[in-house]
Parts: sequence; C-alpha cells; structure tokens
Amino acid sequence: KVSLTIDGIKVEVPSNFTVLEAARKVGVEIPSLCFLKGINEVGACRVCMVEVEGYRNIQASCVLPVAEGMSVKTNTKKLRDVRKSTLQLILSNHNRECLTCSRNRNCELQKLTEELNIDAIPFEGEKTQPVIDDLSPSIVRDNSKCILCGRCVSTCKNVQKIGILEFTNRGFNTEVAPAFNKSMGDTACIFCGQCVVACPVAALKEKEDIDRVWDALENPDTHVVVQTAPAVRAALGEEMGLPIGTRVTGKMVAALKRLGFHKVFDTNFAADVTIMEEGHEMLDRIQNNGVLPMITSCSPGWVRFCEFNYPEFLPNLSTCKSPQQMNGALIKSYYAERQKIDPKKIFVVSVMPCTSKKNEAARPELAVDGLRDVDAVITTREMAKMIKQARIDFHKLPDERFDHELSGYAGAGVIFGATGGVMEAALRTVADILEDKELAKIDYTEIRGTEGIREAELVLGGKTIKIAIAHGTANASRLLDMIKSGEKEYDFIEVMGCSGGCVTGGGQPHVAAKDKIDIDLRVERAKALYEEDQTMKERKSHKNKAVLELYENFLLKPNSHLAHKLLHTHYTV
Ligand code: HC1
Ligand code: SF4
Repeated sequence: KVSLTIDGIKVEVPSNFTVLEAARKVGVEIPSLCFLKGINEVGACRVCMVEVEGYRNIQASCVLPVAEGMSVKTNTKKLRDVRKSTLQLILSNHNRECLTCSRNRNCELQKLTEELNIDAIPFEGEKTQPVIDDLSPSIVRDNSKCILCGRCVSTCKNVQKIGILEFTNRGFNTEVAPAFNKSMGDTACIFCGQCVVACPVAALKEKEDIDRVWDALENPDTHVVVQTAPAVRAALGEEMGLPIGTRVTGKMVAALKRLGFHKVFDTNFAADVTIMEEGHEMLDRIQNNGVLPMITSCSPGWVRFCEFNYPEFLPNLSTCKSPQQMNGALIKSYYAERQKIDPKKIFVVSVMPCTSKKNEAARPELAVDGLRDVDAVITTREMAKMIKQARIDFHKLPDERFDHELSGYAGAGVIFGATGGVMEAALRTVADILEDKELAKIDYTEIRGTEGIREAELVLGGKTIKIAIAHGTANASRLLDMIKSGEKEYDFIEVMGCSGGCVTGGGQPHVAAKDKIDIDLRVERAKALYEEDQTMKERKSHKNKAVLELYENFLLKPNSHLAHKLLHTHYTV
C-alpha cells in the first residue's frame, strides 16, 4: 500500500495503481480521453495531466504510478489552460457535425468539451480530407471524426490479436486505417466491433440498417418478424438510462410490438434447438470417431477468425448454424407452414448485440432454397434508436411476453449470451443423455467467470470429457496453439469472438471509458442473464416443450435430414 494526497485529500492505494485510479478512489475524476483501462494506457492525448510537487513538468496521470508521499494537484489554472488548449487543438481538426452525429450526446469528446467549458476553437486551419469506408456489411469508418487516440488500434492488436487498424502516414497526415488504406471489408477483419466499442467518438460505428427495417414495417405485403438475441435484454436498459445489468426483457418485447412487428420471437428458442443439434453432433462425433475437439460455431466473429487464421481447424467447427440463422430458417419453414404464410413474404429482423451478425446474415451459404435465413440485422444500439425515434416512453411500458409460436425457451438458451453459457447449456443436455437419466445438476458454476481460458474435466456415462472455453480471439489463438503443439487435448470447446461473450459484443450500448474503470461490464451484464435462467421453470434445452414439439411435428429428430437442410452448414476457406 502507498499513501499520497490528491488535491489535499489523503488516499491509500495498492502500489500498482496509477494516479488517475488513485484519484477516483477519493472521488476526484481527472478528465481523460485516450485512456482505456487495461487496453490503452499510453498517455497520448495529454488531457489527464496533473501537477506533482517536486516534478518540474506536468505529468499524464493515466501512466503515472503512485509513489509514497506524493502530493498531486489535479485542478490548477495551469492544468485547466493546458487541457483546454489540448482539446481545442483536437477539435480544430474534428468534423463537428455533432447534431447529426450517431454519437450525439453519447460522445466522450463532446462530453469533455462541455465539462472543460470550451466555448471557442481559436485555431481553425487545414482539416483532414474526409474518407468514409462503408463497404463492409458491418462497420463504417469515418476518418473525419477520428481523434487518433489509438483505443481501437490497441483493442484490435492486443485484445483481439488481429491488428487490422494501425497508424498510417506521419505528422498532420497521420490516420488510423487498415494497411494500404484498404476497406475493412477487404481485410481479415472479423467485424467483431470491439474497435467500435473502444472508440470514444463516431469514427467507427456499425453499418446501420434501421431504414430497411422501417421500410419492411411499412410494406403491407410483408409479414415482419423480429427475434432478439439473449444478450440484448441485459443491456438495452442502459440506452434508456437504467443502471448497467438491469434486465428489461418484458419492456423490450412491449416496445417491439409497439414498433409494429407482427411477431416478436426470442432467439433463445433457437439457442435451445442449437443445443439439441450440437449436443447430438457431439455425441455422434464421440461415438463414431468424428473430428475432435468439436468447437462451437455460433459466434460469427470467431468463425471468420478461424477461416482466416486457423483454417486447419475448420473441420472441428460444429456444422450447426448459429441460433440467429436457425431461427430465421425455422421462421421461414416451420412457422410459415403452420401459419400458412408464404415464406417469401416473411421479412426476418434480428436484434443482436453483435456487429459480426450483420456479416453472418449476408453470407451466401446461410440461405435455404435461395431464401435468406435473416433479412436484416440491427444492433442493440440501433433498436434503442428505433424506440426513441418512435417516441415510445420505455419506462412506462408494461412487461409483455414473446409471441408463443417460436418462443418457449429453457434457461439454457438465455445464458448463451455470456462466455461459458453455450458450454453450460450443452452440458445440461449432453450429461443427461450420456448418463441416461435426469441429473439434478443444472448449474455448472465451475465454468463460469471471466478468465480468458477455462477448462474442466467431467466424467459422464463412464467417459471422461475434457472441455475448454475461450473468449476474445487472442485467447482463442492461445488455446488453438496449445492444441496444435500437443500441449493440450480436448473433446469440446466453446469459443466466442468477444471477451465476455455476447453481453459485451460490438453492438451493445456504449459505456464511457471512465465508467469502465470500476465496473466489469462482462460480469454485470452476465448476471442479468444468469438471473433470468434462475427464474425459468425448465432450464435444460431438451426439456423445452416448444422444442420437443418442433421435433415431434416437424424435424422428427435431432440431426435428421430436414434438420440438416435447414439448420446446418459447412464452413470452408
Ligand atoms: Fe449471441 Fe448466439 S449467444 S452468438 O452471443 O449463439 O450475437 O446474445 O444471439 O446466434 O442465442 C450474439 C447473444 C446470439 C446466436 C444465441
Ligand atoms: Fe479489429 Fe474487430 Fe475492429 Fe475488425 S471489427 S478492426 S477485427 S476490432
């Protein structure tokens, strides 16, 4: 422990703290911009400067370690002047179309401009020529908004270990872009959107598809069905001003009904179907010497990462489509048939916590008889915009229920949205089948958590099953490298492209970097899902009555011929 004073207030903190963190402990919030805890701690923007007694120069507090007896000042005239000039310089070359910007009122630069009381930008000079890259299905890059903080660069390089974005050119011409100024769509970008989540401004954002959804809703010949992913309910509330981790399932359904969707379905239903298909695929691979380890394939960022970087593992990927795609395919077959609706007239919208899902839905192989499984994908943020655009008072909405035709789900489906959730859901079913009885064990708490790689061994039906979980592609890489070198051996692996799984996907609400210093979003949002799981009567996918009916009346059995046609695919390079 180290003692120091900040603006005259005494504080005692662990010796590995920075001055910025120590100040927060006593309620002093030093402004910062490029700082992103654990990811971008480089002191580049010079906004978080402080004065330290005995130091000749002012210091960047985000990279300044605390020291015994240090006396720090955070709010002097000198500091206010320096911060103001720094910000004015950044703003002088920033596209200040704030009113029509997608991050209006949700922008860290705008907030700081307000807080530092900047009322003029004296140095208007040359501006970077705007270049907008909107060629990928998922992500838009607008360099006229970029402030060169490097948060996206560090995230892509260090958290995901991909390195698509980098600083190019020098001096005034410095830009953040893919090498050779390629479009992100022409690179090995996996569209995870973690760079979008890291961006404090709107230099990186998702490619919006809101207007196409409104158009479909206006079209009298179209039957518009929406499905929501498990993780969306755990974060949508944040867009409406509710605390992080508030679960808003019922109000979300009510809002979607008011937006005019003809049916509101839950992707959880298809998550349970995925478990039936994937569970049986796993059993088949174990019993018939299939390719092991089997690796989950529901995270499209991870699938793309595997295609680009570890193509030798493609035969290990489960052939199951992701729940988003399965639900789309079932809506246009099973549901259409039962409701006597021409599947060509159905428009399926997915609300996803993920930017990569936009690219997944557009993949040519994810269609049945020429019909796309999913017609439009919007993120949690885009859905919030639609709700606000329609001027729905979210807080006054009653809790409503999903439409029943394709929505019954077990607790297993909802935990898909957290890292380890797909594995836990699968084990709840596979264990019962291998043991040939209904096990009392439902909670596999030993595989929950945020550790980058987690592993466990289970003895089921006299067989030892070795499992592993990785989230964030850097961890996936580490795990695959250990398998390649022979250091590790597994039967079944869950990989999610984003750290934390879908709850912290690239399409989830923005949370300011300063608020992420003390809160682990992965934990808070996952809690909301585990809570929902606890409230469910049935918590195992194979106990879900709606799923059992689907098999009885339509698919006949898991991995049947029809199931293969609708619900499986093959990924090839
Ligand atoms: Fe996910 Fe999935 S869990 S991939 O994170 O398997 O996006 O939430 O919808 O498809 O169910 C995302 C979430 C989601 C799929 C499911
Ligand atoms: Fe990197 Fe993911 Fe952003 Fe692509 S979407 S640039 S892979 S962080």
